[in-house]
Amino acid sequence: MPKSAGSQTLRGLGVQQGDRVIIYMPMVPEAIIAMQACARIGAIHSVVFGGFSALSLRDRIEDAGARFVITADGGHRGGKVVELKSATDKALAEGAASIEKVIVLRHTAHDVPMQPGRDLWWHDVVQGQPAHCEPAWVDAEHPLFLLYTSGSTGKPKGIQHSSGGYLLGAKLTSKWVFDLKPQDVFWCTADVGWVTGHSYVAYGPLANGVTVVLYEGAPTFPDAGRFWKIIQDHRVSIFYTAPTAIRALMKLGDHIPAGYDLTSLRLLGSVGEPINPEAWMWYQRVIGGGNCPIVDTWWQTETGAIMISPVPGVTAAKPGSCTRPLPGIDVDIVDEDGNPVQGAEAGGYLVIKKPWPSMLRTIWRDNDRYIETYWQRFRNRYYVAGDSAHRDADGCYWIMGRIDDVLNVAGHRLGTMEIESALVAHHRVAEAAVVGRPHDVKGESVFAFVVCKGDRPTGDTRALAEELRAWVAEQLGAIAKPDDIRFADNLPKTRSGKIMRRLLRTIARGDEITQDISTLENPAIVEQLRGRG
Ligand code: 7RM
Repeated sequence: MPKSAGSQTLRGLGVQQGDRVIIYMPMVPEAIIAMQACARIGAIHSVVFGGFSALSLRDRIEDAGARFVITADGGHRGGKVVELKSATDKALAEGAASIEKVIVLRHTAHDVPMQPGRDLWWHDVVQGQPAHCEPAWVDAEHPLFLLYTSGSTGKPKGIQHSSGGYLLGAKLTSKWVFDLKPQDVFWCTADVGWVTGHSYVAYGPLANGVTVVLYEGAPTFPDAGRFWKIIQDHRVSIFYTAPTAIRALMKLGDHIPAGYDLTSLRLLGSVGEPINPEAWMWYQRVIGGGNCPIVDTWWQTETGAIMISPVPGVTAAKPGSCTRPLPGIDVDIVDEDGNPVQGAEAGGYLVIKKPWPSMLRTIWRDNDRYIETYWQRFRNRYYVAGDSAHRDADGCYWIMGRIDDVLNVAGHRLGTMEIESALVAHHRVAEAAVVGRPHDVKGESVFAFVVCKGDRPTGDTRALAEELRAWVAEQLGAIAKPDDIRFADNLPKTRSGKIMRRLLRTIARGDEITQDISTLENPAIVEQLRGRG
């Protein structure tokens, strides 16, 4: 179907310039068609990752004030159907009153109920649409999309990107960092529900006229060779994925990729979290056959495009470092007072000192939060990324991790407060604190300390823990499920009532406690939190 038929369809259904359209779809070409159809008519898309729950979908619809949802009957993952339409129905049954129409792509072809007057089949509405759609001419600052991302509060923020600057950033960084040539076959494994799937699946490579591969499904289904078979069959030349996927595939053994012809590859990329040198070396040797440069790309939903990365053929690689800022990007590391740290090996807050084209413009309908979150820390002088980092003697950057309450679980950004809010919404839970714990494949895993109403559950708590896990999955999505849940009578708090998160992180790791716990009201709680009480 020509892309323009999609935008004409939306216009025909009454989608106006500036309207918000939610896209809740699997990784199919129609997801990108829907995004670009919105862009063409000046509607603002907001893609919601298909792994998010009905309630997360509802919250995003409500915050965006969307009039339309584009979804599918379902998606495929690991041999199972992801129920997208029924989740949409649930979201709309529990609020989301602004939605007028739901467009449904038939994809899995299982039976889904359609609500007359509200729900429309994609194949019906595109029928007879002309192949050409006159684009809406919008100002460069007109919002292109909103993408919700987690921060340090319980409520995800709608990161607002622009039409002109964003596309420029996505297009130029694709060209520079991936050294794109017209004959390239580019495969970025990110879902379009994340920013990586926006900039390096739906926009950047296509704006450069390059062929992209889209894959719907899990990396190891139907077997562990799935990724390598796709690279072989489609002669993929550039492969861009996350360290968590590399570590998971590395664990399965070298003999699996060895069974495939990966000689079409000429460049490899990494994104989403720091890549440990062991995974970097494996990626280079086993997947790249020892002769593909690796670009470790640091950026964020907020930056819209890659900010710090090697440029192939220009920058010497260093396993574990994202090396240097791209041309025009003014990055620095500052101390608590906002002064640049001096000398090699000094660490501090990662900041960006000058604006760049693809930077976020605001948080949707909450400009105060935008200023507070990204600018106020250093009196509005710099953009504060929320990461800590250090710079070595060669001027290369090493990202150390988040300084806020944001977890990075298998490359997915999750707010600890969101998970805490989900837990306390359960009738048995009085209080909860969530921290991250290092995990050898996922990077980090979710560890929850839970205080129940009434007495602390003792004995076999597995059924309750399982119930809470399922509850979190229902509230937020399966990716937010805690791996560990520990029940306690209390949470450790300072005199001012602040939860001692650093102590909880130490406990979750099982490390020795070195911090001062003399201010704790109930020191015996520590033994209980350690699972020994
Ligand atoms: C693209 C994306 C952003 C956060 C960011 C970092 C972490 C991303 C790298 C990285 C070390 C990298 N957007 N991060 N890339 N850390 N090296 N190459 O992931 O908004 O979902 O997450 O991810 O902490 O602030 S995101």
